[in-house]
Amino acid sequence: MKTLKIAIQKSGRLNEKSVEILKNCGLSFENYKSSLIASVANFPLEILFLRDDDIPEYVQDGIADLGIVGENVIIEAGADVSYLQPLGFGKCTLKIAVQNNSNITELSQLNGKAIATSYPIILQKYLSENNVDAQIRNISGSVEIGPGLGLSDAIFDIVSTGGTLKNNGLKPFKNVMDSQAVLICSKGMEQNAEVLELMQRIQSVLRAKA
Ligand code: PRT
Ligand code: ZN
Repeated sequence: MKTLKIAIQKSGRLNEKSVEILKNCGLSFENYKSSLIASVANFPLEILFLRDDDIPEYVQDGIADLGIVGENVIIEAGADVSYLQPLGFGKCTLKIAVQNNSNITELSQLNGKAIATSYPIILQKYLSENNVDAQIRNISGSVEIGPGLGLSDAIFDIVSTGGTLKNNGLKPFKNVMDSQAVLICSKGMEQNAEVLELMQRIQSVLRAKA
């Protein structure tokens, strides 16, 4: 029997819940903090601990058979993978936000404006669909400070509580995409017996929680 690999976030917002859901499936593994790979004692599975940005590609290329990652990261990566199950954590919304005193009320007012983001692909698709021609400034983090520094007229970022926007004098303008953590697998692995077994266990953990 082939040992499957599942890729989960090494550290960050999705790590704890990803580990928890696998443990709740009855999988026995340990020492994941000090090692980048952990063997499951009671299931033919290895767990790879990665940066979340790398997970879609690992699964697309079949280096990992399964993965747990935010939908936003999968779409931004343009990865060709199969969605098995939304997991109900890591929920957030990707929003365009503007300064509190901004007079922007219509999408068309973003024409010719600069928008700072770490999600240029998702943003470009949304702007194109809405016939908006704006300049996208690709920044790897802390995009919320862009408007205050005069770097951009708007930002496009992940929002959960809205506290970060507020603290930086910004207000939500348009909701572009809702996201949550999802279980994915490589194309062609959907009917694999162990993939199905693991998916069923995850689904019963989720049902027990509901
Ligand atoms: O190190 P690695 O690359 O693995 O992690 P990372 O730093 O890239 O990602 P991480 O751990 O911050 O987030 C992982 C995933 O969690 C994201 O891809 C989303 O799918 C999901 N998620 C859910 C969030 C948030 N909520 C969230 N609030 N990701 C980021 N944020 C940030 C956001 O960027 C903004 O700066 O939190 C801030 C806003 O939060 P609020 O509550 O103030 O609105
Ligand atoms: Zn990341």
